[in-house]
Amino acid sequence: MGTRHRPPVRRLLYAVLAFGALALAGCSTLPASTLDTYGDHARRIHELLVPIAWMALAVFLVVEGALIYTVLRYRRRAAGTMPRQVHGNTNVEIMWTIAPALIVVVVSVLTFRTQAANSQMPADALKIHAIGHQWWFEFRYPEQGIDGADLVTASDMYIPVGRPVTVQLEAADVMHNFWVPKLAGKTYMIPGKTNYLTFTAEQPGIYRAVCAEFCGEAHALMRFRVIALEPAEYDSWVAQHRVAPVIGGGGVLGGDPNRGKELFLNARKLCITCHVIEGTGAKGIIGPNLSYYGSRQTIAAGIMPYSPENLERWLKHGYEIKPGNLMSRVLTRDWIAANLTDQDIKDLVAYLDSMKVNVALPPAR
Ligand SMILES: [Cu+2]
Repeated sequence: MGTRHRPPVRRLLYAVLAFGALALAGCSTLPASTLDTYGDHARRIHELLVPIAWMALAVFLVVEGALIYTVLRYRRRAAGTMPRQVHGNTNVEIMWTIAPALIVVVVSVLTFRTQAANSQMPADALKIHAIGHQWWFEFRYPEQGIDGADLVTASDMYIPVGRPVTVQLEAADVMHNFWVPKLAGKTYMIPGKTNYLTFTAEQPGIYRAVCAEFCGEAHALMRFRVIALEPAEYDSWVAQHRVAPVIGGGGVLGGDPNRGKELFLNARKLCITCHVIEGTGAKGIIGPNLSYYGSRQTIAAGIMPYSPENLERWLKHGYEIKPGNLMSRVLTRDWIAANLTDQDIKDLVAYLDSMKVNVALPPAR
Protein backbone atom coordinates (compact mmCIF):
# COMPACT_ATOMS: atom_id res chain seq x y z
CA MET A 1 0.00 0.00 0.00
CA GLY A 2 1.21 3.54 -0.73
CA THR A 3 1.43 6.36 1.77
CA ARG A 4 -1.72 8.17 2.76
CA HIS A 5 -2.30 11.48 1.07
CA ARG A 6 -4.42 14.25 2.52
CA PRO A 7 -7.18 15.27 0.12
CA PRO A 8 -6.14 18.47 -1.71
CA VAL A 9 -9.22 20.36 -0.49
CA ARG A 10 -8.26 19.78 3.12
CA ARG A 11 -4.68 20.82 2.44
CA LEU A 12 -5.95 24.00 0.85
CA LEU A 13 -8.17 24.64 3.86
CA TYR A 14 -5.21 24.22 6.23
CA ALA A 15 -3.17 26.63 4.11
CA VAL A 16 -5.97 29.22 4.16
CA LEU A 17 -6.38 28.86 7.94
CA ALA A 18 -2.63 29.15 8.55
CA PHE A 19 -2.38 32.20 6.30
CA GLY A 20 -5.40 33.79 7.98
CA ALA A 21 -3.94 33.21 11.46
CA LEU A 22 -0.61 34.73 10.40
CA ALA A 23 -2.33 37.69 8.79
CA LEU A 24 -4.41 38.34 11.92
CA ALA A 25 -1.36 37.98 14.17
CA GLY A 26 0.39 40.54 11.97
CA CYS A 27 -2.39 43.07 12.52
CA SER A 28 -1.55 43.59 16.17
CA THR A 29 2.22 43.12 16.23
CA LEU A 30 3.51 45.02 13.19
CA PRO A 31 4.87 48.51 13.89
CA ALA A 32 2.40 49.91 11.38
CA SER A 33 -0.82 48.64 12.98
CA THR A 34 -4.05 50.62 12.67
CA LEU A 35 -5.41 48.72 15.69
CA ASP A 36 -2.89 50.31 18.08
CA THR A 37 -3.45 54.05 17.83
CA TYR A 38 -1.60 57.03 19.29
CA GLY A 39 -3.38 59.84 17.49
CA ASP A 40 -6.94 61.22 17.41
CA HIS A 41 -7.43 60.78 13.64
CA ALA A 42 -6.43 57.11 13.62
CA ARG A 43 -8.36 56.44 16.83
CA ARG A 44 -11.62 57.78 15.38
CA ILE A 45 -11.18 55.50 12.37
CA HIS A 46 -10.52 52.57 14.71
CA GLU A 47 -13.62 53.45 16.73
CA LEU A 48 -15.62 53.37 13.49
CA LEU A 49 -14.09 50.07 12.44
CA VAL A 50 -15.07 48.21 15.63
CA PRO A 51 -18.91 48.56 15.46
CA ILE A 52 -18.84 47.93 11.70
CA ALA A 53 -16.78 44.78 12.23
CA TRP A 54 -19.31 43.53 14.84
CA MET A 55 -22.20 44.27 12.49
CA ALA A 56 -20.42 42.43 9.69
CA LEU A 57 -19.83 39.47 12.01
CA ALA A 58 -23.53 39.40 12.97
CA VAL A 59 -24.56 39.48 9.29
CA PHE A 60 -22.06 36.72 8.52
CA LEU A 61 -23.38 34.50 11.33
CA VAL A 62 -27.06 35.01 10.39
CA VAL A 63 -26.50 34.43 6.65
CA GLU A 64 -24.13 31.49 7.01
CA GLY A 65 -26.27 30.02 9.81
CA ALA A 66 -29.39 30.19 7.62
CA LEU A 67 -27.45 28.69 4.72
CA ILE A 68 -26.06 25.78 6.72
CA TYR A 69 -29.45 25.16 8.39
CA THR A 70 -31.17 25.11 5.00
CA VAL A 71 -28.61 22.83 3.40
CA LEU A 72 -28.88 20.30 6.24
CA ARG A 73 -32.62 20.58 6.89
CA TYR A 74 -33.67 20.26 3.26
CA ARG A 75 -31.02 17.92 1.93
CA ARG A 76 -32.12 15.05 -0.25
CA ARG A 77 -32.73 12.06 2.00
CA ALA A 78 -34.07 9.35 -0.24
CA ALA A 79 -34.21 8.89 -3.96
CA GLY A 80 -37.32 10.28 -5.56
CA THR A 81 -38.50 12.42 -2.63
CA MET A 82 -38.94 16.18 -2.92
CA PRO A 83 -39.42 18.68 -0.07
CA ARG A 84 -42.55 20.83 -0.08
CA GLN A 85 -42.25 23.52 -2.77
CA VAL A 86 -43.05 27.14 -1.77
CA HIS A 87 -43.08 30.37 -3.80
CA GLY A 88 -42.17 33.59 -1.99
CA ASN A 89 -42.75 34.76 1.56
CA THR A 90 -43.78 38.42 1.93
CA ASN A 91 -42.73 38.72 5.58
CA VAL A 92 -39.27 37.33 4.96
CA GLU A 93 -38.81 39.55 1.90
CA ILE A 94 -39.83 42.69 3.82
CA MET A 95 -37.43 41.73 6.61
CA TRP A 96 -34.44 41.17 4.34
CA THR A 97 -35.07 44.50 2.65
CA ILE A 98 -35.46 46.55 5.82
CA ALA A 99 -32.64 44.98 7.85
CA PRO A 100 -29.83 45.77 5.33
CA ALA A 101 -31.26 49.26 4.77
CA LEU A 102 -31.11 49.91 8.53
CA ILE A 103 -27.55 48.62 8.70
CA VAL A 104 -26.51 50.90 5.81
CA VAL A 105 -28.14 53.89 7.53
CA VAL A 106 -26.33 53.17 10.81
CA VAL A 107 -22.98 52.68 9.03
CA SER A 108 -23.51 55.89 7.02
CA VAL A 109 -24.33 57.99 10.09
CA LEU A 110 -21.30 56.65 11.98
CA THR A 111 -19.07 57.23 8.92
CA PHE A 112 -20.26 60.80 8.30
CA ARG A 113 -19.72 61.59 11.98
CA THR A 114 -16.14 60.27 11.82
CA GLN A 115 -15.46 62.11 8.55
CA ALA A 116 -16.76 65.38 10.00
CA ALA A 117 -14.57 65.04 13.09
CA ASN A 118 -11.52 64.01 11.06
CA SER A 119 -11.80 66.86 8.56
CA GLN A 120 -11.76 69.66 11.15
CA MET A 121 -8.86 72.07 10.69
CA PRO A 122 -8.33 74.13 13.86
CA ALA A 123 -6.90 77.60 13.19
CA ASP A 124 -4.08 77.10 15.69
CA ALA A 125 -2.86 73.87 14.05
CA LEU A 126 0.82 73.69 13.11
CA LYS A 127 1.11 73.84 9.32
CA ILE A 128 3.50 71.53 7.50
CA HIS A 129 3.73 70.96 3.76
CA ALA A 130 4.42 67.36 2.80
CA ILE A 131 5.45 66.71 -0.79
CA GLY A 132 5.65 63.24 -2.28
CA HIS A 133 8.54 62.64 -4.68
CA GLN A 134 9.67 59.47 -6.46
CA TRP A 135 10.64 57.99 -3.94
CA TRP A 136 10.88 60.06 -0.79
CA PHE A 137 8.93 62.56 1.29
CA GLU A 138 9.83 66.22 1.70
CA PHE A 139 8.61 68.27 4.69
CA ARG A 140 8.50 72.06 4.68
CA TYR A 141 7.69 74.18 7.72
CA PRO A 142 6.52 77.61 6.47
CA GLU A 143 5.87 78.95 9.98
CA GLN A 144 9.31 78.05 11.27
CA GLY A 145 11.48 79.28 8.43
CA ILE A 146 13.70 82.33 8.40
CA ASP A 147 13.43 85.35 6.08
CA GLY A 148 10.58 83.91 4.07
CA ALA A 149 12.36 80.61 3.43
CA ASP A 150 10.83 77.41 4.82
CA LEU A 151 12.54 75.15 7.28
CA VAL A 152 13.00 72.01 5.15
CA THR A 153 13.70 68.40 5.93
CA ALA A 154 13.04 64.99 4.40
CA SER A 155 12.09 61.49 5.51
CA ASP A 156 11.70 62.54 9.19
CA MET A 157 8.66 64.67 10.02
CA TYR A 158 9.06 66.25 13.44
CA ILE A 159 5.88 67.39 15.21
CA PRO A 160 4.96 68.46 18.75
CA VAL A 161 2.83 66.16 20.92
CA GLY A 162 -0.64 67.40 21.85
CA ARG A 163 -0.92 70.11 19.20
CA PRO A 164 -2.98 69.55 16.05
CA VAL A 165 -0.90 69.43 12.90
CA THR A 166 -2.41 70.25 9.50
CA VAL A 167 -0.40 68.64 6.75
CA GLN A 168 -0.82 70.18 3.31
CA LEU A 169 -0.29 67.29 0.91
CA GLU A 170 1.15 67.71 -2.56
CA ALA A 171 3.00 65.62 -5.12
CA ALA A 172 5.94 66.60 -7.29
CA ASP A 173 5.59 63.94 -9.98
CA VAL A 174 2.99 61.17 -9.69
CA MET A 175 0.33 60.26 -7.13
CA HIS A 176 1.59 59.27 -3.70
CA ASN A 177 -0.25 58.63 -0.46
CA PHE A 178 0.66 59.82 3.03
CA TRP A 179 0.01 57.18 5.68
CA VAL A 180 1.06 57.07 9.35
CA PRO A 181 -1.04 54.09 10.48
CA LYS A 182 -0.82 54.75 14.22
CA LEU A 183 -1.58 58.46 13.91
CA ALA A 184 -3.83 59.13 10.93
CA GLY A 185 -5.71 57.56 8.05
CA LYS A 186 -4.13 57.54 4.61
CA THR A 187 -4.58 60.58 2.37
CA TYR A 188 -3.67 61.02 -1.29
CA MET A 189 -0.94 63.35 -2.54
CA ILE A 190 -2.05 64.33 -6.04
CA PRO A 191 -0.12 66.42 -8.59
CA GLY A 192 -1.96 69.69 -9.17
CA LYS A 193 -4.36 69.22 -6.27
CA THR A 194 -3.86 70.05 -2.61
CA ASN A 195 -5.27 67.84 0.13
CA TYR A 196 -5.21 68.52 3.86
CA LEU A 197 -4.89 66.13 6.76
CA THR A 198 -5.18 67.23 10.40
CA PHE A 199 -4.18 65.03 13.30
CA THR A 200 -2.75 65.22 16.79
CA ALA A 201 -0.12 62.87 18.15
CA GLU A 202 -1.18 62.01 21.69
CA GLN A 203 2.08 60.47 22.90
CA PRO A 204 5.73 61.07 22.10
CA GLY A 205 7.09 58.45 19.77
CA ILE A 206 8.77 57.60 16.51
CA TYR A 207 6.01 56.38 14.21
CA ARG A 208 6.53 54.45 11.01
CA ALA A 209 4.87 55.74 7.88
CA VAL A 210 4.72 54.77 4.22
CA CYS A 211 3.64 55.84 0.79
CA ALA A 212 0.37 53.94 0.33
CA GLU A 213 -0.13 54.43 -3.41
CA PHE A 214 1.83 52.52 -6.02
CA CYS A 215 4.02 55.24 -7.50
CA GLY A 216 6.65 53.43 -9.56
CA GLU A 217 9.66 51.17 -9.31
CA ALA A 218 10.80 52.02 -5.76
CA HIS A 219 7.32 52.53 -4.27
CA ALA A 220 7.84 49.76 -1.71
CA LEU A 221 11.00 51.56 -0.57
CA MET A 222 9.31 54.92 0.00
CA ARG A 223 8.80 55.35 3.72
CA PHE A 224 9.21 57.98 6.39
CA ARG A 225 9.05 58.53 10.13
CA VAL A 226 6.91 60.89 12.16
CA ILE A 227 8.78 61.92 15.29
CA ALA A 228 6.44 63.38 17.92
CA LEU A 229 8.35 65.28 20.58
CA GLU A 230 7.28 66.99 23.80
CA PRO A 231 6.57 70.65 22.92
CA ALA A 232 9.72 72.02 24.59
CA GLU A 233 11.86 69.43 22.82
CA TYR A 234 10.14 70.22 19.52
CA ASP A 235 10.84 73.95 20.01
CA SER A 236 14.47 73.08 20.64
CA TRP A 237 14.58 71.02 17.42
CA VAL A 238 13.16 73.99 15.47
CA ALA A 239 15.54 76.49 17.07
CA GLN A 240 18.56 74.32 16.23
CA HIS A 241 17.32 73.70 12.70
CA ARG A 242 16.89 77.41 12.00
CA VAL A 243 20.64 77.88 12.29
CA ALA A 244 22.75 76.71 9.34
CA PRO A 245 24.60 73.50 10.27
CA VAL A 246 28.30 73.61 11.08
CA ILE A 247 30.78 70.76 11.14
CA GLY A 248 30.82 69.36 14.67
CA GLY A 249 32.91 66.44 15.89
CA GLY A 250 35.94 64.80 14.46
CA GLY A 251 34.66 62.45 11.80
CA VAL A 252 33.63 58.84 11.56
CA LEU A 253 34.97 55.81 9.69
CA GLY A 254 38.33 57.56 9.42
CA GLY A 255 36.82 60.26 7.20
CA ASP A 256 37.73 63.94 7.25
CA PRO A 257 34.56 66.06 7.48
CA ASN A 258 36.26 69.22 6.18
CA ARG A 259 37.53 67.43 3.10
CA GLY A 260 34.07 65.83 2.77
CA LYS A 261 32.50 69.28 2.69
CA GLU A 262 34.89 70.37 -0.06
CA LEU A 263 33.99 67.29 -2.08
CA PHE A 264 30.31 67.90 -1.46
CA LEU A 265 30.58 71.46 -2.79
CA ASN A 266 32.77 70.46 -5.75
CA ALA A 267 30.47 70.73 -8.76
CA ARG A 268 32.25 67.86 -10.52
CA LYS A 269 31.19 65.45 -7.75
CA LEU A 270 27.55 66.34 -8.56
CA CYS A 271 26.17 66.39 -4.96
CA ILE A 272 25.17 70.06 -5.25
CA THR A 273 23.35 69.46 -8.50
CA CYS A 274 20.46 67.95 -6.55
CA HIS A 275 20.88 68.70 -2.83
CA VAL A 276 20.63 71.68 -0.49
CA ILE A 277 22.64 72.14 2.68
CA GLU A 278 21.67 75.40 4.37
CA GLY A 279 24.47 77.92 4.72
CA THR A 280 26.56 76.41 1.91
CA GLY A 281 26.60 76.81 -1.84
CA ALA A 282 24.60 73.58 -2.23
CA LYS A 283 21.26 74.70 -3.62
CA GLY A 284 20.01 71.82 -5.78
CA ILE A 285 16.32 71.12 -5.34
CA ILE A 286 15.80 67.80 -7.13
CA GLY A 287 16.80 65.60 -4.20
CA PRO A 288 16.19 65.82 -0.46
CA ASN A 289 17.53 68.74 1.58
CA LEU A 290 20.49 67.27 3.50
CA SER A 291 20.87 69.89 6.26
CA TYR A 292 21.50 68.11 9.58
CA TYR A 293 21.69 64.78 7.77
CA GLY A 294 23.58 63.28 10.73
CA SER A 295 20.35 63.32 12.74
CA ARG A 296 18.27 61.35 10.24
CA GLN A 297 16.52 58.26 11.57
CA THR A 298 16.92 56.38 8.32
CA ILE A 299 18.74 56.39 4.99
CA ALA A 300 17.18 56.39 1.52
CA ALA A 301 13.62 57.17 2.66
CA GLY A 302 13.16 54.80 5.54
CA ILE A 303 14.73 51.67 4.11
CA MET A 304 17.64 51.24 6.53
CA PRO A 305 18.51 52.68 9.93
CA TYR A 306 20.82 55.67 9.90
CA SER A 307 24.45 54.86 10.72
CA PRO A 308 27.73 56.01 9.17
CA GLU A 309 28.31 52.42 7.99
CA ASN A 310 24.94 52.29 6.25
CA LEU A 311 25.51 55.72 4.75
CA GLU A 312 28.80 54.49 3.30
CA ARG A 313 27.01 51.45 1.85
CA TRP A 314 24.33 53.71 0.41
CA LEU A 315 26.81 56.02 -1.31
CA LYS A 316 28.74 53.07 -2.74
CA HIS A 317 25.89 50.75 -3.69
CA GLY A 318 22.74 52.88 -3.87
CA TYR A 319 21.95 51.39 -7.29
CA GLU A 320 21.61 47.94 -5.66
CA ILE A 321 20.04 48.97 -2.36
CA LYS A 322 17.20 50.97 -3.91
CA PRO A 323 16.88 50.06 -7.58
CA GLY A 324 15.35 52.85 -9.64
CA ASN A 325 16.30 55.69 -7.29
CA LEU A 326 16.99 58.84 -9.26
CA MET A 327 20.45 59.43 -7.76
CA SER A 328 21.66 56.13 -9.19
CA ARG A 329 20.72 57.20 -12.71
CA VAL A 330 23.59 59.68 -12.43
CA LEU A 331 25.79 58.02 -9.79
CA THR A 332 25.99 54.72 -11.62
CA ARG A 333 28.44 51.98 -10.66
CA ASP A 334 30.82 53.18 -13.40
CA TRP A 335 30.51 56.86 -12.49
CA ILE A 336 31.28 56.12 -8.84
CA ALA A 337 34.27 53.96 -9.77
CA ALA A 338 35.62 56.78 -11.96
CA ASN A 339 34.90 59.74 -9.69
CA LEU A 340 34.86 58.75 -6.01
CA THR A 341 37.58 56.86 -4.16
CA ASP A 342 36.77 54.87 -1.03
CA GLN A 343 38.41 57.66 0.98
CA ASP A 344 36.27 60.29 -0.79
CA ILE A 345 33.17 58.37 0.28
CA LYS A 346 34.41 58.10 3.88
CA ASP A 347 35.05 61.87 3.88
CA LEU A 348 31.56 62.58 2.52
CA VAL A 349 30.08 60.31 5.20
CA ALA A 350 32.10 62.10 7.89
CA TYR A 351 30.82 65.48 6.64
CA LEU A 352 27.16 64.45 6.44
CA ASP A 353 27.38 62.72 9.82
CA SER A 354 28.94 65.76 11.47
CA MET A 355 25.79 67.88 11.16
CA LYS A 356 23.60 66.94 14.10
CA VAL A 357 20.64 68.34 16.00
CA ASN A 358 20.54 67.48 19.70
CA VAL A 359 17.13 66.30 20.85
CA ALA A 360 16.12 63.52 23.24
CA LEU A 361 14.42 60.99 20.97
CA PRO A 362 11.17 59.33 22.07
CA PRO A 363 10.62 55.55 21.92
CA ALA A 364 9.84 53.80 18.64
CA ARG A 365 6.15 52.81 18.67
CU1 LIG B 1 4.89 57.13 -3.45
